Amino acid sequence: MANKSVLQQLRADYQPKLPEVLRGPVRAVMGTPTESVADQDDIKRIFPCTYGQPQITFEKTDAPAAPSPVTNVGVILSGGQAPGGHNVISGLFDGLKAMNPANKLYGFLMGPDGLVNHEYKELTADIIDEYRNTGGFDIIGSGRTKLDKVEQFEKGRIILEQLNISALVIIGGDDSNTNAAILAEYYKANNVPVQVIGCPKTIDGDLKNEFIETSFGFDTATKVYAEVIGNIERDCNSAKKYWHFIKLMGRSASHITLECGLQTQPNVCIISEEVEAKNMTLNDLVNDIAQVVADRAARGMNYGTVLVPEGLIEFIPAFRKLINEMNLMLANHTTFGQLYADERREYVISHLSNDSALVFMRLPLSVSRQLTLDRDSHGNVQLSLVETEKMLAEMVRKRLIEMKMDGKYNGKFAAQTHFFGYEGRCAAPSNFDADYCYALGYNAAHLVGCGATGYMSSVRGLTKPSTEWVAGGFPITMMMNMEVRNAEKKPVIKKALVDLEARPFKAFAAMRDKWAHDTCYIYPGPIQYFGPAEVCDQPPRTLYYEQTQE
Ligand code: FBP
Repeated sequence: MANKSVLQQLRADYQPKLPEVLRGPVRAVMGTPTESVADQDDIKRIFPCTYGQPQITFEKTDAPAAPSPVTNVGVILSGGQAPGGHNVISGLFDGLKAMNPANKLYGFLMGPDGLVNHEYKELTADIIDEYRNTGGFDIIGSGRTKLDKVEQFEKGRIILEQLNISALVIIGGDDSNTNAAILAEYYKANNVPVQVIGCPKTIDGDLKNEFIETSFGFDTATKVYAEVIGNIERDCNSAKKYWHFIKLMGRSASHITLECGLQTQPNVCIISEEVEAKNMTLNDLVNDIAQVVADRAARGMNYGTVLVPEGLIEFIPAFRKLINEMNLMLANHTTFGQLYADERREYVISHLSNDSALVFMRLPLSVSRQLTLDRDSHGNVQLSLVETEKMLAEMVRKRLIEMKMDGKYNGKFAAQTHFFGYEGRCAAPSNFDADYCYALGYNAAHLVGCGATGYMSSVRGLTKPSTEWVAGGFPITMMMNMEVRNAEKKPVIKKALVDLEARPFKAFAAMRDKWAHDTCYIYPGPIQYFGPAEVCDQPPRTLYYEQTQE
């Protein structure tokens, strides 16, 4: 990195605030045997060697650290980028070196592929220092290859043996951590002396549960989006002439949208999980938004902001049915790709059930065309490519024309659309993420040190000052249940969707009518790295609502 911004140079000196318990020698306190959150018999059968292991909590000890044998560790970044990944790696590096300066850390390149294809580099102090407190995953790169086949485990075993690596840390989301547990089980069952430890990563915030309070990267990414949403709200409140439809990343769950909603108080904030729970149709949604537009117009406010979660359409039951039917139909039509665009449309309409055909025909032409054009490598319709924000803006426009004709709306409607996702995934980590990630990595080194395998690094108590955070590990099998994947029942970490009964959603639901009809925007401004703790060290709002009585 020859060219560095001034912020980058100063930020390199930031010393993450490690929990008090991790400063110096620790003692691993073992809890009682554990159970998975559901389907205990199945999970126990699939993980005979690693099921039921105890929770580990680290405590400070005055006893001098026992001499630790030289340990080589490998690390993998898996899946989408999330701010703070470099700090997990630097925390892991520092933790390992504190245990024994001769310990070595190897980074496998471009995700799980690096392990399988034997592409790696040793991460030395010089390299680590270049990346402390920076965003991105570029220190070793990341990839989405799933590490779930025995052949891959065996190829990995060869390079792990060659490099004398006895522990592997996998930094990833729910799928990658599920696979980390499978790998840990496989190596233990086959007497391969390699421990496997997971670290909870994803901006989507859907890897969280009783044991993992939040995934890293969520805080920074939502702060970046909230800054820009706030800027747009201020623009909107200044010009008073646009409705902004803003789609926010989050492949499935709406945690990002809820968090940004709580931070910025937009006029409309759609939560997919609620849409599903209420069995809403696309038309219901469009009617609701159009009504807010009409109500505001009646009060002279022809402007507003609407937050739309990326995963929305998968949660609209009628839409999900349509997509399932299309996937099945297109799988059986091998020459579909050779048809002209209009022929495809006609073919699809004539082969759908009546309900789905109606949903399909009511979509804006651009969206229905798009659904018949792009399919992923498995042959499925690619929902993530649907420009939901544009689709909603267009459908609301049409609905308002109808309402105007019925005398139910009298205003002006001009829409702007945005999609925020990649902008936030590699931002320089907030102090919260910088501290949290460093602690997760340092803690992972201790899990390696105490011989754990099949555990996820866990740092908790996150609304307290970081010095008071609790550190330890939970067996990954504890977080698992059985789910159907590709027509087969599989053990997986339960994905956390927005809980409609929990305090963050309830707090939002209690305020949203006011936000819709008044203008209550909040402008969070950019992430602050230097300054008072109440500006710089705040955890996500969602965590506050979950952990405090505010
Ligand atoms: P992870 O679950 O791997 O963390 O990635 C999540 C995510 O950022 C989603 O929010 C988004 O839908 C997706 O990645 C985009 O994936 P890609 O980087 O492959 O375009």
